[in-house]
Amino acid sequence: MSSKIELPPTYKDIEDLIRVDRLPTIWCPGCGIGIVLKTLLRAIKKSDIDVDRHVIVSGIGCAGRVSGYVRLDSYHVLHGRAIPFAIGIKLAKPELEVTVVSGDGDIVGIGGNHFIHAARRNHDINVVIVNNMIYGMTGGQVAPTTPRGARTTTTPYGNIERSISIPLLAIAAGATYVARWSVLHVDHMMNSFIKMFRHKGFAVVEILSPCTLFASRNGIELLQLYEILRRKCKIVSNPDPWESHIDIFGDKPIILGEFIEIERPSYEELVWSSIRG
Ligand SMILES: Cc1ncc(C[n+]2csc(CCOP(=O)(O)OP(=O)(O)O)c2C)c(N)n1
Repeated sequence: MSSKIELPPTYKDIEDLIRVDRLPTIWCPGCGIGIVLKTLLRAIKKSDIDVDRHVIVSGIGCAGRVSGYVRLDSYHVLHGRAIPFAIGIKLAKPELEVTVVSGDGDIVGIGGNHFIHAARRNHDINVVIVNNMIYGMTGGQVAPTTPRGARTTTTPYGNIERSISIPLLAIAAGATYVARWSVLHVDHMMNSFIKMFRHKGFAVVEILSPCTLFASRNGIELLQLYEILRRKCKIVSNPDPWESHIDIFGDKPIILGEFIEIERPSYEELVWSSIRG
């Protein structure tokens, strides 16, 4: 028997958009995903798009659980397949505002090819990537986003691979709005979420989010990971995507900002105009 959870007063403004009966969440205490969820719901409320037109799609993983906690039309789909599912919704119902929220492993690991080709075609969907730099749900294995040198369950001596930079990949593939923030940058995150709703085309917002497992595998406390982000994150205007690789334990700053914001016809505009002539 689950007893009903009372949300603290600071959630009152978004309580109607949370499936309170599903709480508590599966997330570890201190996990950053809750900050992303709250900020997204506040952005949905602030956006000029009716709440009933918002749709959330997630794949599998800790971040993928977001779709299960929102009181909106939401879908929790196969690992790596949130983007094609979202594209299907947008093509069938162009009036909907479709947002994918999922983990780095889900979107640029197993779902990497969908990400590349959705960006290339400039599908008019939004993709929020909660980047905790590890496969959280399955026990802390190395991800394509794990910074070089970081220890994980499967790289106990330190990761020897070069990691994917999400902004660099997104821009190279053709995304037309790309931003990166951390969970410590809530106002910037909120502005980017509102922008991505308005943006006509493939919008990517990467949020760096501390993970308990990532901290423990690297012999530090979760709060120290927050402190590393606080110390190293540097907001840059018009940042260079080539400078966006994450060097988590080294001296290089972690670059945040809006990497690109351009206009290009979306796939949906092109497909509908080619059908209607
Ligand atoms: C086809 C398939 N392969 C592998 C898995 C196991 N699996 C579940 S979640 C996950 C990784 C999720 O990592 P990420 O997207 O970064 O999310 P996080 O849990 O870190 O938020 C994997 C490999 C699966 N569920 N389905």
